Amino acid sequence: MISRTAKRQTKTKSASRYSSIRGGFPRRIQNPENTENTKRKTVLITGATSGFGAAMARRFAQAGWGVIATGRRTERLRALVDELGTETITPAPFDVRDVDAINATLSSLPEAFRGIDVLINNAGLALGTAPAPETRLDDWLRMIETNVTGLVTLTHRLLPTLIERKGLIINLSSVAATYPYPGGNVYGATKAFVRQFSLGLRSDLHGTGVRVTSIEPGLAKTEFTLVRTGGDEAASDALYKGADPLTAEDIANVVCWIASLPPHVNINRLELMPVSQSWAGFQVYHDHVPRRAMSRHEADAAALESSSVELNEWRNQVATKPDTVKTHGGSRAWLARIGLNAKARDLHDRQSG
Ligand code: NDP
Ligand code: 8X3
Repeated sequence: MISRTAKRQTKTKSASRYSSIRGGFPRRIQNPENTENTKRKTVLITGATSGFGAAMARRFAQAGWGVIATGRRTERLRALVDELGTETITPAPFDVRDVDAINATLSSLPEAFRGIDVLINNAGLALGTAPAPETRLDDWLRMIETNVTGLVTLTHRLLPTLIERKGLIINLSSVAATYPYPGGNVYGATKAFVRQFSLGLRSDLHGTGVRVTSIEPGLAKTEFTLVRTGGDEAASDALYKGADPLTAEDIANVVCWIASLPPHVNINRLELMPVSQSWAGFQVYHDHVPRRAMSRHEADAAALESSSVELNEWRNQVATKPDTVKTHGGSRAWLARIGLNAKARDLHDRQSG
């Protein structure tokens, strides 16, 4: 019989084992540290050069997994290898849109990393926040090629080994898959594909023991917005500032938790947001107030703005005494972000000649 003290000690020991995982793990979940009594498992993470993927590489490495880290920026993959060690992580640089590069890289993986147990389809991007008529077709096609075609290509390539090993596929979808917003157009559609593809895979893989999960995060601070805005740091900072967004580590912990669940448990879809984010209402077009559709950033900011007396006053001033108003830091993008109207942006354009 185990004494109360011994029980307490066991509890403390296991709590400290999981202390690096925010919130710890519920009792019935398997040991996520992949080192004891089992052969080491291997995870392939796409987009491990930044954001969620880089945090996942660190989290899985910390839990004792073998990690195959992919992405195009080889210098970042090299830095991860320097940080985590060649025994733990191996770089597999490729563009997910390049089928030949995928095949060549996977065929030349070091022996210790050949059996892949978990595939995390994380590489992806959004380009632009403009409404559909103002977008570049090239951006739309690149999102589809990366988020959809790249993801299905790699999945198809790895299905045999995942079936053989009763593996797990975790796909990075987004809240944008479910909740449309202005400027989300093709990005949201690609993520809806990812979610539905994940559910479809579950059906097709019925009886194989392979698990499939669609993760659908909301606002999370990574390089995502920098990429989306073409490198606009001010836009990225403005979006995350004061919002206490999700972090890459939050997502990495959730993903590692899913990979640690017992093999009979499948999380189908998991949607998560920062507490600071929720839904806004529908937009209604009034034909007597001509306006263009707002971008996502404008819509977010407009919702905030509606409760901000200060900003409303500023807006009134723009409308009534434009010549007395200085636009903020000369940034037209800033005006767009805080949801000011076309008149304010025209004013800025005039001021900046
Ligand atoms: P980051 O921009 O920080 O990371 C994106 C990663 O994808 C990079 O490692 C990048 O690597 C890789 N990538 C992009 N294009 C390609 C390509 N053609 N070939 C190979 N790799 C590519 O963004 P996040 O970490 O935030 O995004 C990760 C995933 O999570 C994406 O699918 C995104 O849509 C999704 N997501 C993000 C949310 C957020 O708010 N941040 C919320 C919901 C979902 P490299 O450039 O080196 O190739
Ligand atoms: C990224 C989340 O809300 O920027 O997928 O579309 S959001």
